[in-house]
Amino acid sequence: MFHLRTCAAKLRPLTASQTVKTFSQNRPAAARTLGQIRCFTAPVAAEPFLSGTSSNYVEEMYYAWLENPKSVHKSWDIFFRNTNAGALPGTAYQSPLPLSPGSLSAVAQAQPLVDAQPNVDKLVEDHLAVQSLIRAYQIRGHHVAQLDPLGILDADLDSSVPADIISSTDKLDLAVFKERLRMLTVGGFYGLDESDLDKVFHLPTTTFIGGQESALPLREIIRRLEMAYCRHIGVEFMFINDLEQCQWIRQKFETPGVMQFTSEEKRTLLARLVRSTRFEDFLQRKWSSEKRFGLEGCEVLIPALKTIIDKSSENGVDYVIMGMPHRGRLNVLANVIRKELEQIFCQFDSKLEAADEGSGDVKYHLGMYHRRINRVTDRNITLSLVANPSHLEAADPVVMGKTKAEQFYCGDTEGKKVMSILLHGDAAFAGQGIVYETFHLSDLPSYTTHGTVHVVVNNQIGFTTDPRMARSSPYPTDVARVVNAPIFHVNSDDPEAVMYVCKVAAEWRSTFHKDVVVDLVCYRRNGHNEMDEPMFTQPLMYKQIRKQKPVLQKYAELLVSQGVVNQPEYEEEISKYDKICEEAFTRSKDEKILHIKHWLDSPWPGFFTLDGQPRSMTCPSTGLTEDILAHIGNVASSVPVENFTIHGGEDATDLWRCWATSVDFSPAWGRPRGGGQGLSRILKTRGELVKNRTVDWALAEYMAFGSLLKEGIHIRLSGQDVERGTFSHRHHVLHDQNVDKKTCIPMNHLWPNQAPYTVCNSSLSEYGVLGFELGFAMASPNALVLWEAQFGDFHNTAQCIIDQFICPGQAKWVRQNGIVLLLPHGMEGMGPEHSSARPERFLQMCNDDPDVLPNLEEANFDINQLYDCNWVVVNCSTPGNFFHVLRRQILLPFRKPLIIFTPKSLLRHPEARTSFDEMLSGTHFQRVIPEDGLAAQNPENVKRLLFCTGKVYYDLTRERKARGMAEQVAITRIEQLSPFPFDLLLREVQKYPNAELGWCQEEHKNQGYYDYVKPRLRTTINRAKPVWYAGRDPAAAPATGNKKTHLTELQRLLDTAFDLDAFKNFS
Ligand SMILES: Cc1ncc(C[n+]2csc(CCOP(=O)(O)OP(=O)(O)O)c2C)c(N)n1
Ligand SMILES: [Mg+2]
Repeated sequence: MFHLRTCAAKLRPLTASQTVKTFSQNRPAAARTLGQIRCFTAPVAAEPFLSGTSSNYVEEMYYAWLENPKSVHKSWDIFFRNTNAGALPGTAYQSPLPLSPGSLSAVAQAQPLVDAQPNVDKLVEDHLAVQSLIRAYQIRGHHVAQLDPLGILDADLDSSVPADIISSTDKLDLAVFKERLRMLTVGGFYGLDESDLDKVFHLPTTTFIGGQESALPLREIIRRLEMAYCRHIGVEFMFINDLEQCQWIRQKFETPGVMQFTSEEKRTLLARLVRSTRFEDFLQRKWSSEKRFGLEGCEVLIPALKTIIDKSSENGVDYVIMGMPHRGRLNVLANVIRKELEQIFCQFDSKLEAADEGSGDVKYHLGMYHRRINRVTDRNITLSLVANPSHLEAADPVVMGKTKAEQFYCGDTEGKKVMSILLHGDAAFAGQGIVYETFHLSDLPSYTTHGTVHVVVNNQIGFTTDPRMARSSPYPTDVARVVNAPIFHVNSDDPEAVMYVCKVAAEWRSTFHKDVVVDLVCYRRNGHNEMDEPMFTQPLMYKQIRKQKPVLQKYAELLVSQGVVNQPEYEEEISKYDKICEEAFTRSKDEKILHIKHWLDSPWPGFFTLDGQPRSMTCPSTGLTEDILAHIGNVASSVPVENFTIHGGEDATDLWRCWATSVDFSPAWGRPRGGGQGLSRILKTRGELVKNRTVDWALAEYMAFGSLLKEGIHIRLSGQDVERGTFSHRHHVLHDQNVDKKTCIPMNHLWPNQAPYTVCNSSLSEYGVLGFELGFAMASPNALVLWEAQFGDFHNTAQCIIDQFICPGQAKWVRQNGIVLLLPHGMEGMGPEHSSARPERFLQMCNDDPDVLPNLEEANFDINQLYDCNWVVVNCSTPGNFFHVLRRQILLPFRKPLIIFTPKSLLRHPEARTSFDEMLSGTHFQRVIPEDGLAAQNPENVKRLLFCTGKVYYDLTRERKARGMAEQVAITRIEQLSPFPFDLLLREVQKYPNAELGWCQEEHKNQGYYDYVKPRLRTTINRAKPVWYAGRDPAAAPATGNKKTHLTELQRLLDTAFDLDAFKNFS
């Protein structure tokens, strides 16, 4: 279609570019058929018709003629032929002969001024060829761009030049050009030849290489395309499915002269390069044998980041949250975030003692938070670098989540004030799946941060591994294509090109609010760290690197040659910064104590005392007044908006009741088999519960959330299908059955001035989403952020977030976090998958000592224990306790991650209900629920005290009842597994002096809680008695896939639990 536009433009008295613009704006691009065209056999009028309103008519005529010259009147045919053959204005038109007998033949005899048809074809073909050529550069120019500063590698892992590009490494060397042209001609691509080089071609609207010109000689077209796409910047963007965005990028890179820098800008760039380079030099001089993962070979990263920040600040951003790996991290802290140099230098002093809690972390993992004035824009800017583990890319979703939270809490709904920058290594960006998972969050309504600028330090190596062994995609950045992010590859030895792409990246983000990637193609001057010998594995590359002039030197020489700076000025800049480093180094020797809290990435002003301590060591009652409970219950069981039709299918088989009374549960999630469970019926049942002053699991959760919202606590519940609930019990988002996408969240209609409730179904990524929510929870202590796994076992695809952040986060980075993990767990005959949330793993990572009985007399023992622990692990057996523990999470004066093993069948179990009485003001979370039946009335008679946790309690009580052993066997539930409630359990044990002790669990012996509970129970009783085990045998899989085996195993563990002789032979 394009060739039509070009030629049509040529015909019109407007400038070609105006014409084409007008045309392309007004005209759909779809191919036209002759049938759609008006009558074209009218003879051509005089040439002034080319102006004014008739030009459209002429244009249409022209298209028709192009498609079939015979479809228009002969006079038009002649006219178009003459015009295309280059006839001068006024000469193309030949008036038709009078319409008299024989006139038709006369017209037929009329000859064009030139025999134009072959030329027209050639012209069209040539324009087509030029158009294709332009497009080829736009699509594939980056493959031949000179991206590798070493000049020996191919950033796309391919040394060949794409077959439809004329470019060669020698650029427009005529001989090479001819050869390429010949190849292309033979290959049938363009049909252009050397003689076409000086012909003028009209430019399509999809290029900006013309600047003010609408036509250029082919030679110049190629030269400009080479300049735009094949020098030190390789732009990948033609996969973007948005014309406006593509045009925006084309304009940024094709417009002639667009990459101009003022002397001032060049000097600033040089000064920043001086800082970046000399910082590493300084560290190398002072601590030559210390690991620091220096930036040498990519010093340009510092000015690059500063440019992105300057430009973003200019566009209104005042908070930038960054995540980055090891490479150059200290340099970024010093020269981008501006951490005091002495604070960095003293980290190299091995004699410093830690002043704060925790083990701390090595210097290149710690985070940072700093607010300052941006000198370029004179605006306030806050910079935060999120602390990260060694696990590459794991911080990506955490940074996203924190960014989202900061945006949310300052009402920045479009990401205009808060943004994130993520840095990556080339090998990690290509290799780590979390990169892909994080990209997939970038455009989801409840997860978008409205665009992230990604910067890849692409040193073309990962540790000792060459890119060819590390990835199968051409570039390490190809993963970004999935979200249509433009990718700007740039040779980092051309600092101005780097600054330019960084500016464009920041502008892209502020214009389109979408992700963008800057790929800094660079090298690594040293080994992976400063102790490493790179010549073992990359001898040739490193021979080249040894010869490579540092970029600072190259750029300084360039600026001196341009007269932008002189040599003394340059040297003075260097000595000025060296002096700053020396002075800071001297000051750093005065530091005697290491304060990890100086490296906090997310301070919570006002939450702690000025010393960073909790404001109290108590927790108020987590109960509520009757009114509040009733109000929340009523909203939870109604539709709080008008004209909203909820799902109300009749419950023909009344499976609700069937489920509720069942003990041997069928699949406990989703829609009950064989019948519909109307939402209206679910709400009605909720209403009945409220009337009876009781709650089930879903209502308990509602009560906890609803009451916290009233207290101004934002709640965010995220995970797969959490809105309805995997088990169809929650229904926090109602869907109008008649109006598509009309929804209602009753939780947001509870109170005037309540805090907002966010409930969001997530993408199917545990790693990404859990990391995101962890980041979200970092931003504020006044939010309850919960992540729910679809089934508890799926948390292991997010293991890295759990192991590296949630479990040790406070110890490593003095950063508290109150995230809640809801992990559906329980052996319900569903097979090895979907059964176990792996409690043993969480318990094994608790930091309390199994062999040491803490001081139980200590005031506020329970709260102190919570304060000292790394996380809290609970398995609630009642909805009421679930309610309390959720509320406690916020009412505590500090924050700890909370792991909750949540039930499946208990969601609907008739006994798993709690009366309002147990949730009223004055009530608390029960860490232990003691036996309160017959056994408790005559404890001396009790033969066995069984401890358990979670759902198995209901199996045990049912069995005890069936066996009539209520007086002989006491059953006590441990609801808070960690920190271990030594105090309460001691009381329980002492209460039953004649009872033997047993632990009963439904999980296999090598799984579940046994290994955690047993030594702690033994410590509690000073090892006075054994703790017997009643449960499944050890196994490799979490559960059997055979239902019968499952039931047999269950019965066997119940038999053991109630056989009072079971352990006789062992004692
Ligand atoms: C998840 C993970 N796997 C492995 C490692 C070990 N490791 C540390 S650095 C590194 C190479 C990283 O290469 P690249 O991403 O290119 O960064 P560079 O060091 O080149 O800057 C590896 C494999 C790690 N830190 N994290
Ligand atoms: Mg690398």
